[in-house]
Amino acid sequence: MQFLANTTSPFVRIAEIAMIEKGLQIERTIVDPWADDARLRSANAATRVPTLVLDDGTPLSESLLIIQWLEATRKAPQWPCLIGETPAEVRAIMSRAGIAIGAIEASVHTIITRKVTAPAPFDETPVGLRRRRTMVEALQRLEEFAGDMTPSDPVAVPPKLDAICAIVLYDYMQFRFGDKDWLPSTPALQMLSVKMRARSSVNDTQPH
Ligand SMILES: N[C@@H](CCC(=O)N[C@@H](CS)C(=O)NCC(=O)O)C(=O)O
Repeated sequence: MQFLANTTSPFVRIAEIAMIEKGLQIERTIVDPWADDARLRSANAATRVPTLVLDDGTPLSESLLIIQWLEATRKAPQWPCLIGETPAEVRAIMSRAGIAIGAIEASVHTIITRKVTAPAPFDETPVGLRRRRTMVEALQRLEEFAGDMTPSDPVAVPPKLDAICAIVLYDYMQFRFGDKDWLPSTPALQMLSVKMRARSSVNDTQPH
């Protein structure tokens, strides 16, 4: 298999944490999605990372679809179930993961749109402020759930999808917007992120 990725994308990190937790440790093939890398172009019409090319050549794109594929092909009890077992668990995990994904999209949208509008600034435009509001509100909402998302034993128990997305959001916000005074303080999310670095899936995939 070939995992087409870069070193900064939060979508890459979501897929990769899930892959590692499911026992699929594939070294990243680093590509620049903005440079129209031929391998990425041919595997993914959208030319975006992450893209996972399976051994039979089938390309999988979209981080959450890669996770659906993992759930379908690497099932419990052999592999950890990342999306919850009971209807109540699945409902709560999906709801919280959705909050994080919305904010991850808002943050990536902000970074990308800055490239489009430069040298004119984007962040203070009405749409830029709307994206900022999404990031702030998502962090504040997830802060309330941090305890629910923290596994009983972070060393031994893999994160579920909601925790994966919340950790990826928290760390990406620090990476891209850590110097901004509008970034809310979210100590419980910070604790979740730090505690879960006990797992190599989280520790070894931090953006850089
Ligand atoms: N919905 C996609 C988003 C992937 C995405 O936007 N990747 C960005 C990097 S963070 C990218 O490759 N952008 C290149 C482009 O938009 O042309 C997913 O979940 O995988």
